[in-house]
Amino acid sequence: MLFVVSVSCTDKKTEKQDGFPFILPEEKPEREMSAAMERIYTDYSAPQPQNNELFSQFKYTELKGFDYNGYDGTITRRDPSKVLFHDGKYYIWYTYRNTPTPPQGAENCNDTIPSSDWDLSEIWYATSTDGFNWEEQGVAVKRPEKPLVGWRSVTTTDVLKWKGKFYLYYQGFMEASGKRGDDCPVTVSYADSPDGPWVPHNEIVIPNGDKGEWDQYSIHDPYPLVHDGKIYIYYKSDFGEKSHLVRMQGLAIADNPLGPFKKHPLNPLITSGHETSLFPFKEGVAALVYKDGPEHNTIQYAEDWVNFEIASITELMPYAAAPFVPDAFNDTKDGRGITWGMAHFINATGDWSRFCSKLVRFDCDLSQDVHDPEMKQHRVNYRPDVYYRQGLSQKQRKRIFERKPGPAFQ
Ligand code: AAL
Repeated sequence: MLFVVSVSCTDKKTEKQDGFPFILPEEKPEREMSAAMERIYTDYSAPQPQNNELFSQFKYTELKGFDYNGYDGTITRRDPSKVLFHDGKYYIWYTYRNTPTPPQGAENCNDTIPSSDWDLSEIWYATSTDGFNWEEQGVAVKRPEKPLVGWRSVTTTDVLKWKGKFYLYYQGFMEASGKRGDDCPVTVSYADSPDGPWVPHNEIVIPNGDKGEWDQYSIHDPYPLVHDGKIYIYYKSDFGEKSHLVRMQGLAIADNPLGPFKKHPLNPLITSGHETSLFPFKEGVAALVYKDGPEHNTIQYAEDWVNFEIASITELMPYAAAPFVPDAFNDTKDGRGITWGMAHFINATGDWSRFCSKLVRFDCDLSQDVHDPEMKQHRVNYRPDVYYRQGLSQKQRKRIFERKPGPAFQ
């Protein structure tokens, strides 16, 4: 017996209410509303982006002070650290590759020819007084001798200041990236000054997960913050089959900068994104979630630093975003937010045969202390060439032109 239940789209209550008001209420109105209308009052801090403290556009500025050998692919700078301010100067650390050739793939690499853009790399650093003009200072962390962790490549670093000492966490490759996958654990070096000398710990501090676990092969993008009197390191892992690689973010917590780090039992904590980019905001932590996954192009927020919700949807987000976070290590209960930082453009020329990446500065308004309406515009107006560059592939054109009119066309 088939029971058909008809649901009337308007019941008695809604029939009585007036039409929705002409001026959008700032506060949730007392009325029956659709799911979408409910959501702008329950899920976001304001019903419109311009009033949402965790919504922003992003503006980009080319940096001065870095040479890329004419972008021939032999020099790359990428995956910058958060910006640190110390003794009147800004500091950044980043992956630096300087090899005789551009990356040649895992099957063609050797001790001098890189497999990928971040293979055979070191960690270098630069300083600036204004965040736009930089002075490269040279190497901070070299590749150690084989078989020490990171002997193949040390990359994708981030900085922690803890009890007056400085720590650089980074990916330590023991094989060329791409042999199996982008496989590595995380290790650390430490110093009494941001200018070094940096002492390698030469031990893995965030190990790969156990066999069959989501983070069994890669622990990427270590991103330290201080919360609750502990060191919180958020990180990314790539998992699943190569054809359907999934990238998500986890968290490992320690009382001591050299570990042991305990992975959070709820990992993964963020279902999307690529490089980890976060900042304390009010009592919680906010995350810039871009590039990959079902919730990319969002800014997310976790009041408990673990359970993230979407706080806003945005676009043209900085890749490998590494903000200047003045209160990253203060164990703050009122995170002030961010207004600028570093990021990177991978494949800076678009020519895969000379793949190299470059650092860039981004600016935004994700701050409790700044209100910049220009950063709160609802959309980015792209010029036509941006759309035309996102053109049909040959395979797509073939499919379209070969499609014969049929029932669907009637
Ligand atoms: C980056 C980061 C990590 C990966 C590779 C280099 O964007 O996610 O560092 O290993 O790509």
